[in-house]
Amino acid sequence: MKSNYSRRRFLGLSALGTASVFGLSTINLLTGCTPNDIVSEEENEEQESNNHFKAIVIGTGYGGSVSALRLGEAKVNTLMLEMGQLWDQPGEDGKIFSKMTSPDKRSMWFKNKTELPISNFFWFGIDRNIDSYAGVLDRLNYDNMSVYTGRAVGGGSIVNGGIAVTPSKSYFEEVFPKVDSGEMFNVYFPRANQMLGVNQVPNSLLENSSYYKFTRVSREQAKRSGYKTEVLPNIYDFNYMLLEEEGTVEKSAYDNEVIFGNNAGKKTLDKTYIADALGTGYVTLKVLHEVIRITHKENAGYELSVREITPEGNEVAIHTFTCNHLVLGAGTMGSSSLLVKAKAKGDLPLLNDNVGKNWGPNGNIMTARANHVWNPTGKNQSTIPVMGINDWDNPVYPVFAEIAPIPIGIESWISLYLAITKNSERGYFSYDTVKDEAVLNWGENQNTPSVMAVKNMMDKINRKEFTTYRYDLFKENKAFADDFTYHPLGGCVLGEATDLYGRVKGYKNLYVNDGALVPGSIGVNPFVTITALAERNIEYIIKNDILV
Ligand code: FAE
Repeated sequence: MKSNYSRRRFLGLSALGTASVFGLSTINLLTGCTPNDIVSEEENEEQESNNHFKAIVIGTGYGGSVSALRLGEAKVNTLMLEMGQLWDQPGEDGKIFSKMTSPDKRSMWFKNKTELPISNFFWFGIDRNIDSYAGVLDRLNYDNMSVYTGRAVGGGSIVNGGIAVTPSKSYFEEVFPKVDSGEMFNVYFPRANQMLGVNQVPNSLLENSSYYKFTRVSREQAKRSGYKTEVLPNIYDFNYMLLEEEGTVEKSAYDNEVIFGNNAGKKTLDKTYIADALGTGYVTLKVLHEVIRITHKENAGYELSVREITPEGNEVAIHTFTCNHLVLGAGTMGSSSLLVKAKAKGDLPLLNDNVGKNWGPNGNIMTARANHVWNPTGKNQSTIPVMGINDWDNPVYPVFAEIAPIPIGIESWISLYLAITKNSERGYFSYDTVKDEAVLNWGENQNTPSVMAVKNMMDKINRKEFTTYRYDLFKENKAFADDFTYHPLGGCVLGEATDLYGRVKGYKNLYVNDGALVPGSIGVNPFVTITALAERNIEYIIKNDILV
């Protein structure tokens, strides 16, 4: 099994590398050949032309990548469609990605200016003008709520902090009462952790590195206020970080790289699941291909309209692809939007009323405390968070707060946190006829319970330490940034818009297999749960719907 994976991964990585060198938008083991060359007719009888596939997966994030790998392993001829770019060739500066401290066109998805979560420093705006380009990080702005999301081969894995936490069994059961938690915790969570390459920070770095001083400062303060802290697993390769500490490799986490991509160290999905999927020989990937419309053809599966663009945003063509089985892995925002739009336009009229409902930001609140000048947090900070304050058992104000870095290259005396709270408020998507797109509806006060919970924890720490909040960092001088999320969840919730395996109600062979299945909250950073759930669902779907 292991050597099989290594060979597959090698083949898949080679295909990605070759495609990237030649700037190809279609990638498979025989790039340049048609899928027919790879897949025997016997195995995929339905395949009629180069634009018909037995299965199509939209998106290359966690859910999409898991789905494509398992479909490829089952010898199902599969097309993956990704609106973002493949990132593995260096730009003019010799780097693939830009740093947080020196953003450029590679940083954001068609923006003229960066839109950083921390937009000010001492009230001075720190967002920078950049050229509009198909960069890696998108920020979708709606009334009262903005959503950060990855746009690249590898989806969120390219831009995220890599924190890989398995939720508590009890909260998982609360969120998914109808899913067999024994099976999840015995089979699918371990599988997800192993496949993603989850590992843990060595004590030597945590306790001694100057790059983790910010973590130790926040840990001691939390402890003094009676809070429990815990080490958080991550998919950043800590063996690589040890070499960064020694100074024997090029720095990435130690050089202000994360939300605009890491040039080294991070085990992103293109290096794991996606490489393995391509390595099966049954998966083709098309990049800079955005699905804009889905229709159902009676007895003939699904038809997709797909817009291909250049990295500068110019339209190359509108393609039509068809398939028997369609898996939406376009992420919470992408999958929900596609289905809400399809229902509103009458393309998929049988979708039920739960489509677009039960959306939540995983209770995300960002906040920062100002430490005393005699308590610095470090000029150089690793961008990879490795510790959290866990007060989830608090009966009134449950909070799980990630101790976050503020990698700006100067001493800031800031303790920054991305807190996850338990907030039962939910938003929903609706179709905006003028914009011809789905929009998120989230009320101005819906995050108040989350702010109260975080305030309860941080007030206690501030009282104990005689410290205060930073009001200069976030929009509108807010101490609690309650207007953006890194963790959008829901919109096509398991057991509501879909059955208990992500099969969309009202349609055969139509599936959602990503963050949209999770009803708004999971209590920890979500990608391990999304991966594990996707493993479970696609295994069931392949066995019961596809290989029958
Ligand atoms: P996702 O990874 O978003 O992938 C969806 C993919 O579909 C993307 O590549 C899109 O470009 C593509 N797509 C969307 N619409 C279309 C379309 N119409 N046509 C073609 N392609 C399309 O989905 N989570 C953690 O667990 N730990 C962390 O440390 C963490 N840090 C984060 C930091 C940041 C800055 C951000 C933005 C997120 C962070 N997250 C973290 C959240 C995590 O990355 C996210 O939950 C997962 O990536 C969601 O996985 P999905 O498979 O749902």
